[in-house]
Amino acid sequence: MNNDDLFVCIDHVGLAVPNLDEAIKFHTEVLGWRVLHRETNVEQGVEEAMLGTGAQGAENAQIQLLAPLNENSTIAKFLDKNGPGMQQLCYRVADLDRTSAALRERGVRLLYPEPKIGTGGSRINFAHPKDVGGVLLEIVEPASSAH
Ligand code: V0V
Repeated sequence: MNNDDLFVCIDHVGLAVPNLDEAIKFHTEVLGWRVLHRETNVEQGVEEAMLGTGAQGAENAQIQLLAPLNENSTIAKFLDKNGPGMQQLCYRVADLDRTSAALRERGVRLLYPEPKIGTGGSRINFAHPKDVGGVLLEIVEPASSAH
C-alpha cells in the first residue's frame, strides 16, 4: 500500500490541564502563545482551547489545552492517574475514512467505530495507545475537507 498521503502533518498536541483559564493564562502570559479558538465539547467531556502563534504564514502545529468538564471525563481520569501533562498527539489527515480503513487493516485499533465530532466541527477518531507505542494518537479531518 502507498503510504505517502495517509497523514498530512501534526495538527496539535493535547495537554491535560485541571483548569482551562489558568492554563490559558500561563500559555499566553508566560509562553506567549495566542488563543485561536475555544469551545466546549460535551460528548468528549472537555472544555478546550487551541493555541497558536498567529504569525503570518505560520503552519505550526497547535497546542490544545484540555480541561475536564466533569468527573467522568477521560481528561479527569487522565489527570487522576498521571497529573497534568501531554495527553495526546494528533495527526491531521485529508480523508479520515481512508486513513481509518488503512490503520484498521494494519491492526491498529481505533476507539470509535464511526468518527466523532471534534474541534471546530472536524471529524476525529483515536488509535489506542497500546497500538501506537504508548501514545494516544488522534486523527483529525478538518471541517473544511470535502465530506
Ligand atoms: C490511557 N493510557 C494512555 C493514555 N490514556 N497512554 C498514553 N496516553 C494516554 N492519554 C494507557 C493507560 O496508561 C493504560 O495502560 C491503558 O492505556 C488503558 O488505560 P485505562 O486507564 O484503562 O483506560 P482509560 O479508561 O483511561 O481510557 C483510555 C482511552 C481514553 C485512551 C481509551 O482516554 C479515551 O477514550 N480517549 C479518547 C477520547 C479523549 O481522549 N477525549 C478527550 C480529548 P496500562 O496502565 O494498562 O499499561 S477530546 C479532543 O481531543 C477533541 C475534542 C479534539 O481534538 O477535537
